[in-house]
Amino acid sequence: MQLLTPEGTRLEHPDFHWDGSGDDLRGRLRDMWLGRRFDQEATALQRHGELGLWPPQLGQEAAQVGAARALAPADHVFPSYREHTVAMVLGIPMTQILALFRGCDAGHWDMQDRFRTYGIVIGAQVLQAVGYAMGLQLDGLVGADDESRNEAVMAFHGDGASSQGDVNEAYVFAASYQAPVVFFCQNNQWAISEPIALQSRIPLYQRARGFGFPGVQVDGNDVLAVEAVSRWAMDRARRGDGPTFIEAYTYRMGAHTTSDDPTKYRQAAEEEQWRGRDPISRLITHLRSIDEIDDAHLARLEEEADELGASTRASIAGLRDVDMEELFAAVHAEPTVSLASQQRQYTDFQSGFEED
Ligand SMILES: Cc1ncc(C[n+]2csc(CCOP(=O)(O)OP(=O)(O)O)c2C)c(N)n1
Ligand SMILES: [Mg+2]
Repeated sequence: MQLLTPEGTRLEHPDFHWDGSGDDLRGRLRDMWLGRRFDQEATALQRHGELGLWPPQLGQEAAQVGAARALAPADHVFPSYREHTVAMVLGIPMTQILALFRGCDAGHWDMQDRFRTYGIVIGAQVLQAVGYAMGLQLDGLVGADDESRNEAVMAFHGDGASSQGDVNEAYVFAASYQAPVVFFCQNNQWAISEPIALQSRIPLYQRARGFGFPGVQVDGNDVLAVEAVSRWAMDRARRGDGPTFIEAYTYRMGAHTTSDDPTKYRQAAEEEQWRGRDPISRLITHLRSIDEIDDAHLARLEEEADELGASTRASIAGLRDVDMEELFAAVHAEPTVSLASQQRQYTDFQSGFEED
C-alpha cells in the first residue's frame, strides 16, 4: 500500500486514505526531521563514549512517525529498542532513553505510562502487549458503545523477531481472543546480519492469514500510507474487531547498533538503492510540488534541529552515575538467593580496588 511514491507523487487507494492539510504534511515532515536529528546526535554521543551502545533508526522515520501519529491518547505502545522517533512523537522525555543506553537507568520507567520500557529481549514485548490487550478486554475498554472509552495496543517488532517463538505464541493468543492489538512489524530487511530472504520464504504480511487475522504490507518509507493503515488497524482493534498485522516495508540505513559493521555483510549498491527511497526527501519533493514548502521553512526546521541537537548533548551532563546498590535493589521486592550472592560478589570485587 502506497500513497506517496519515492518521486513524491500522491496516489489514491480504494481502501486507505490520508486527508490532511499542508500544515498536517509539514507536521509529519517536522517529526521525521527531528527524529532523524535526535538519532544522529545519539549515535555521535555513543562515538564520544557518552553512551554504551546505540541502535540507530536512520531510514525508519516514516514507519515510526506514521505509526505514532495513528495512536489515540489512551492507546498503549510496547516498543522494541529502536522506536526513538515513536517515543519523541508521543512526547516521552528523550533523556530517559539516553539514560537507558548510558547504563545509568535500570529501566524503571513508570509502567503506567503508555509507552512501555524498551525491550532488548527479542520479541518478549509482543507477548506482554497481547496480555495487556486481553486485560483491556476484561476491563471493558474494547468495543464499548461510547467509543471514547475504547483503547488498543500497538506492539512493535522487527522482521527477525517474527521468527521468535514468543512472537508466534502472541499471534495465536491475539487471534484466539480477538485481542485489541496491532502488530507493527518494521521489516527493515535485516536482523543484524541475517537478510529477510533467510527469515521468511513468503512476504511477512502473508503469514497473518495463517494465524487468522488480516495482514497488510505498507510502504514503510511513505509516512502517509503508514499512518492511514495504522489508523485503520487501531480503529478496528478499539472497536473489538481483533488484531491486525502491519508489515512496514522499510530499510535500516545505518548499522544494527554502534557495535555492528554492516559493510561486512551487505552490498553498498543495496544501500544506494534504498537511499533513493528516503522517507524525508520524498515528502519534501511532494511538498515542493504542491507549493507548500520553501527554503526558508526548511532552514527554520534545520535551526530547530540544531537546537534539539544542542539540548540532547547538554542533557547528558544531567544524568547521574549508576548506583549499583540501587540496581540490585530494583530487581525484586525481596532479593533472591542468587541475586544476593551476585551482590556479595560485586561488593568483594569493588573492595579489591583502593579508590572508589
Ligand atoms: C531472545 C534474543 N535473542 C537474540 C538476541 C540478539 N539480537 C539482538 S537484535 C537481534 C536481531 C533482531 O532483528 P529484527 O527483529 O529484525 O529487529 P531490528 O534490529 O532489525 O530492528 C538479535 C538476534 C536478543 N536480543 N534476544
Ligand atoms: Mg530487522
